[in-house]
Amino acid sequence: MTLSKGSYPGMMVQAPQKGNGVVDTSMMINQVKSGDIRAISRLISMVESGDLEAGAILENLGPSTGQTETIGITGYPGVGKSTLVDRLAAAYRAEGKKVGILAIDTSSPLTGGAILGDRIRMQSHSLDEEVYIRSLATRGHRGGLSQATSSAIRVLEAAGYDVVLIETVGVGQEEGEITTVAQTVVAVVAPGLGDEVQAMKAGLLEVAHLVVVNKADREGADTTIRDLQGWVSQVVATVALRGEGIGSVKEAIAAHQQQIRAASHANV
Ligand SMILES: Nc1nc2c(ncn2[C@@H]2O[C@H](COP(=O)(O)OP(=O)(O)OP(=O)(O)O)[C@@H](O)[C@H]2O)c(=O)[nH]1
Ligand SMILES: [Mg+2]
Repeated sequence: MTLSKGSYPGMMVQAPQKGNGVVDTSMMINQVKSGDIRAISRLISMVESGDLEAGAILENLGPSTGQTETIGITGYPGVGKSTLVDRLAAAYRAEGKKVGILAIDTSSPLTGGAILGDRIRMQSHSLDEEVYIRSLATRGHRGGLSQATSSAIRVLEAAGYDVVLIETVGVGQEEGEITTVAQTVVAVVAPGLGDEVQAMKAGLLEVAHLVVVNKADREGADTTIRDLQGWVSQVVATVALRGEGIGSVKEAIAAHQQQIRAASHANV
């Protein structure tokens, strides 16, 4: 049916189509709050693409409860972030917690996006409905990604996720941005990253609440650990590939979470 200009009173006028359909704001809010995966994904996609309507929907999700633990996992490419995230997610799931994983894709438009997401999706949790995994990429202005990430966290919080793990590659200009979106920042390093670790001392390692030396099965792990002690408050060794040390990482994260919660109560 096409609507002519002279449409008569009472005629049903179709709402404007947006993207792949009409957005019913209140329905979407209800669906997100009830944990509907499709609604969650759709809202995060709107946030990611900078859809103006997304902002209004986010506001209607209600105030942030602060109940969701947000944990940033960051470090150089290949140090084992995804493997660690996968193991941590399993550990939180074992406690019955609802877990969200956001893989932040900072790859350049030239190399194409969603590389992290594809890789992370191959891990064991893709079949577990209680683990929501998704990659996030924005091609816009600087800072856009952290805004999109914060908004995605808001969505997951409203949907009742207890823990959100955020994987980012900790290199480049925007490495510090993780501290603005995650409550607890875990920097991951691996043996053999001599110069890179030196460079990180002036950046990421300074803002990290916890440093994980992964691939502790590799030669040189002891040296890396010793080199870091003294620089950072806490170092935990892991072999994420075999699930070793995951409990210690989780405990250290919990200790930091407790600290920040105690501090925020003291400020009220
Ligand atoms: N030897 C050893 N290898 C590991 C360990 N953890 C992960 N790996 C391997 O290291 C490689 C990279 O692991 P990923 O988890 O994809 O690393 P990543 O940091 O997420 O990589 P990017 O997302 O590309 O930055 C994979 O081949 C893993 O199997 C470990 O504890 N020991
Ligand atoms: Mg990865």
